[in-house]
Amino acid sequence: MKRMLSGIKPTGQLTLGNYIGALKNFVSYQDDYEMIVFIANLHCITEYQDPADLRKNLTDAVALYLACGLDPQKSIIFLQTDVHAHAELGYIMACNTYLGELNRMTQFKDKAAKGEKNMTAGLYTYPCLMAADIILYDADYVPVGDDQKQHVELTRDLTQRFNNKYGETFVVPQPLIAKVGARIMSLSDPSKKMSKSDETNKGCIYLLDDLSLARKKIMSAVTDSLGIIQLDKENQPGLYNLIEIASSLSGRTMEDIVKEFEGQGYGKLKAYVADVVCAELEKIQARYKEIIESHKIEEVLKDGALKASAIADKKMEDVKKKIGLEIKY
Ligand code: ATP
Ligand code: LTN
Repeated sequence: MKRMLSGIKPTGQLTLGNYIGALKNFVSYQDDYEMIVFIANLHCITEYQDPADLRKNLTDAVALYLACGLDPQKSIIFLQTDVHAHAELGYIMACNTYLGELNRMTQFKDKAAKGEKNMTAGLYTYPCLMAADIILYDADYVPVGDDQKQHVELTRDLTQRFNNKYGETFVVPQPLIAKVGARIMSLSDPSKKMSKSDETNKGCIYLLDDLSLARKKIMSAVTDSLGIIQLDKENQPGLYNLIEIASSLSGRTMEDIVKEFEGQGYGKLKAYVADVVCAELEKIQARYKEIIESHKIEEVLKDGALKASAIADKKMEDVKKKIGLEIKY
């Protein structure tokens, strides 16, 4: 069975976009791949996070992963800092990365170009840690959004360089980019991605939103003045986005939904989308509540850390030997 690995960086509350674009897919992958999912808490602190908020976001992320259907019997789920090898190999990878390569990373370049202040060295070297996260486990595939593709490509270069320098050590991973359409747009501005850093809070549905609030956000979603229910992404992006949300959650095709609502007002369609979203949120939130109230998270993370460490520690032994870092007593 091929191995698949992904990390999430919960610097805020998880959104419906995260669910449709990432989480839901991980859940379906776990039957066909050996799935490893970790909470990338070291990546969260490349920018300051309030400690209490960070702790809550990390806990919520694990609980929501389980609530959405990630199964600890099928997947390895763990917290990055519970496996010390990540930081260790991250440093080693930084020693095998050229400054020019990090300078070319668009995520970093964009932040620097925007004039962001107090950028840290951790933010700069974060692709080296991400490379370590992946190759420690010899992952074959890394499912990521478009924005992370460049980092996985850098990981491939670094892996090949290491293997050439020190001998075959790591599997060279492949990025698995989400299908077209795996980009849910903001409800208040359909030209932008639905994002947890949405300042107005109107365009983004959080997985833990009150159902009445989620319904309100959908009912007041920005559409257009054409008044025709059809699939025209360019001219009716808001409407298209709503149909796409309902389609990905209900399993119905977008065409099928259009057929049902053709000739009717947008209000009826929106009410349907709200029903579909609220039914899904209700299920997730009920399971979330159960998980938070049990001791399941602690158990899952402990077990995940044991399984992940067994793989990672073995790999680190080999790495240290290959580099010449150990002394035999
Ligand atoms: P931000 O919302 O602040 O831009 P983010 O949610 O994109 O951050 P991540 O935690 O990196 O940040 O996202 C986790 C995963 O969720 C990624 O694989 C990303 O592709 C996916 N994702 C995030 N937002 C959306 C969206 N609107 N539509 C589809 N997939 C999304
Ligand atoms: N950089 C990613 C999170 C992340 C990751 C990883 C994803 C950290 N390590 C390894 C895949 C594989 C992000 O910002 N979303």
